[in-house]
Amino acid sequence: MKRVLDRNRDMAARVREKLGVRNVIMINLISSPGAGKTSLLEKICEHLSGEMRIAVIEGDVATDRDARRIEKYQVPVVLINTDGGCHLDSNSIDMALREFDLDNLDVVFVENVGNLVCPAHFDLGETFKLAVVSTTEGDDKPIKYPMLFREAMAVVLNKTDLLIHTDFSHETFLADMHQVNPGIPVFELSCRTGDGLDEFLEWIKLSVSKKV
Ligand SMILES: Nc1nc2c(ncn2[C@@H]2O[C@H](COP(=O)(O)OP(=O)(O)O)[C@@H](O)[C@H]2O)c(=O)[nH]1
Ligand SMILES: [Mg+2]
Repeated sequence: MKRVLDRNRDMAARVREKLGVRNVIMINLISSPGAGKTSLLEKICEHLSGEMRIAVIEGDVATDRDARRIEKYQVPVVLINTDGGCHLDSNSIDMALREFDLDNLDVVFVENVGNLVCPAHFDLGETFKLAVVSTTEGDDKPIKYPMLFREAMAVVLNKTDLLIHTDFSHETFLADMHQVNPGIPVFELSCRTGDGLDEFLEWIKLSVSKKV
């Protein structure tokens, strides 16, 4: 396992350098299955593809369904099927990036395999990780899966439209979140209704323009 992680880290460093010299940032979206990664990417492509050059790497255990959802927005998409694997690694990202014209991109979004554990351990060479959770998963995910939330630059809490149907406690969620990663920005939104989306999209625009 240590050798696998060491090899992954070395390739991640090369990926980071490859993107860095071209001023391209890479954002690695991680969540459990169904939290809304693809929905969030659809919103990002819909609202931001006119003002920044976006590409997407879709990681999926099987099928090209998410990649097809993204293709509709006319942005370059590369699909990585892990064939059962529970996370992406830097080697597959390096190969996927060869499919893009990196000199003509501002940002690459990676949809990792739906899983709160394994993807947090594998550096892909991303600029930062974005954790996505949803109100229907319960409020205890940050404290139960601390590594992801410690590593993430920001958190999206999706499906706020369903809040009234759940026992999700904001107070508990935010208290746990800030215990795990004090001060981390949390964007509460609904991909379904669009509530809260503007603030998140502004933050993405700022991150891309600052090349953070
Ligand atoms: N009610 C509601 N459903 C949502 C929202 N965002 C996504 N969904 C639904 O949740 C399901 C999983 O979303 P998806 O984007 O595929 O999640 P992923 O597995 O993380 O990529 C789909 O049926 C979406 O339509 C939301 O904000 N509110
Ligand atoms: Mg998806």
